[in-house]
Amino acid sequence: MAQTIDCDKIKELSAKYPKLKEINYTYGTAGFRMKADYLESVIFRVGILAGLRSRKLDSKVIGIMVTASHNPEADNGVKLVDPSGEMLEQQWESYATQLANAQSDDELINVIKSVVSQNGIDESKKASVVYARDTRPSGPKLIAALEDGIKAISAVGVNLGIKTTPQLHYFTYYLNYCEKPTEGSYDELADKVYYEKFSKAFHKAVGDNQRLSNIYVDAANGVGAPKLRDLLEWIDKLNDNIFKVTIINDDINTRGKLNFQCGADYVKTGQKLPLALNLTCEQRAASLDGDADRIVFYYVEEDGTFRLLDGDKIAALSAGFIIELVKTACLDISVGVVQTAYANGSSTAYLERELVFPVSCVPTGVKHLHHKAQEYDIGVYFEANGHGTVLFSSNALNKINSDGSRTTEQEKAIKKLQALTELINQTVGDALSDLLLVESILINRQWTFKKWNSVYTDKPNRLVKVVVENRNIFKTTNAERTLVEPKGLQEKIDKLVAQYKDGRSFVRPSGTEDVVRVYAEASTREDCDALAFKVAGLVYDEAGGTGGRPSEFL
Ligand code: 16G
Ligand code: ZN
Repeated sequence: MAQTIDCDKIKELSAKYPKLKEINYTYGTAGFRMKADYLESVIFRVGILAGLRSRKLDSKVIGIMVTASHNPEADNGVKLVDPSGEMLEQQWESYATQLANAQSDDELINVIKSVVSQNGIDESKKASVVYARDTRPSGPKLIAALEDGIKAISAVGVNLGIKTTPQLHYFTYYLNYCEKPTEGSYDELADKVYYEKFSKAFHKAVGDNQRLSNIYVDAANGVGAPKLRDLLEWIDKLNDNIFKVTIINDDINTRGKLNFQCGADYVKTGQKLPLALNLTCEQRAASLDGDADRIVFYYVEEDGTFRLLDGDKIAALSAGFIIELVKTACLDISVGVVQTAYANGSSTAYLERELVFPVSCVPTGVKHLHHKAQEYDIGVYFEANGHGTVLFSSNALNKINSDGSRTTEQEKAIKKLQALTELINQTVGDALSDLLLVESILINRQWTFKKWNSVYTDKPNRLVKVVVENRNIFKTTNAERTLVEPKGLQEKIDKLVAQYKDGRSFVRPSGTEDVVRVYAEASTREDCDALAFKVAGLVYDEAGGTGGRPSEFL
């Protein structure tokens, strides 16, 4: 007899994971994320949702990643991955929120039944799920709750063990669209297919060019450390003289170290070196975040000035290289760049005016950038914080991979483009794939970090947090660049901005923290800071600032 959803089994298992009454959960920009102690019931229910989603999509494999990325070690989180390796479809985010907030087991069953009926889900279909976690100490306990959820909905679940977020995305895609092995450990296979693909593509992309100097990679004491080490072994097997990396902050076993004073977020936000790294002016470095889906690069000048090469600089580097190849190969392919309001004004000006790209601005959050980038033949998207990738449409792939009579120059450009289509993770922004992408472009161009940095000069900018009573009263439009509510606040911000040369500032509620964020830039550091702290003060005074007015607010 065809299997149907077994309400008794769900209730029985759900009783182990009662919902904490006082918490209101939201599936936000990056799934559910908070203190790990509050997440067991949520993760159990995410297992159920994944099973329903798989049934809805004809038994395709759904991915689940347990991670809280760059957040402190005590936090954790969970997000779902659709069969193509992309983020969960938006409509289902609201189901996730509804499931997580069902106050009782009976209510939970009602929400499940309503998702089934709204989506015409065939309960007799098989359901298939793969899941992985980062290195957080709370991971195993949450995985146990997830496994009960998967069992409750009678889905088949496969544990991939410890993986980076982009590995989980890529492997979900791989199982659905490349090959579904019948035997062997999926855990090992997920590593192997990933390392094999990216190491081979890297070799194609660098060609016969000379290698550059060693690069220090700060792995945030997270999952990126062991995975990058393995990937480098694969690269070395093909040519052990092309990429020299020293991994630092690679201690995944000592409690309290994950993301502590290190990692991409720490470096980007503080504009300073991570713990355990002293750089001289000739040296190059990069930082990953805790689940290895973000990366930023940096170096120090002779006079000790810290220079950050963030997501905007990565976008400029990769878009510039790709358009050159497209032109040399005489391909009729459109290339566009997608940014958020946090992109430095100089980067947008450089892309639009010097490289003459169409540039779009979308709200914060990878899913917004990813979807917009799909509108171009080749869509380059990076958030300033270092999360991003380059998407090749099927039209672009057809043209890049088609035969034809070509000059040697054109052929060389085509080969490079082909290598890039394989080197860049198409499912999601990936710190390891981006590291290889950046290095291969720099090798091709024989550029130092200093040369790369010189393509444009960042405008001074500052990010300030304001703690308010209720951040939900802040509503934005125009890709988060304009406040609609609280009413009248935007006009006051505009008046402040008008006082500074090349000033720009916007205010938006955070999707991951209980704060409002203020961004400002201007032509000088002094003006930028003054603008940022005036806007922050304005928001604090007029929109329910709480917890003591910080002394730097003007
Ligand atoms: C999440 C987003 C990231 C975004 C950040 C903004 C994903 C996978 N991650 O980490 O893209 O930049 O949130 O945080 O979408 P905020 O809303 O707190 O400023
Ligand atoms: Zn991350």
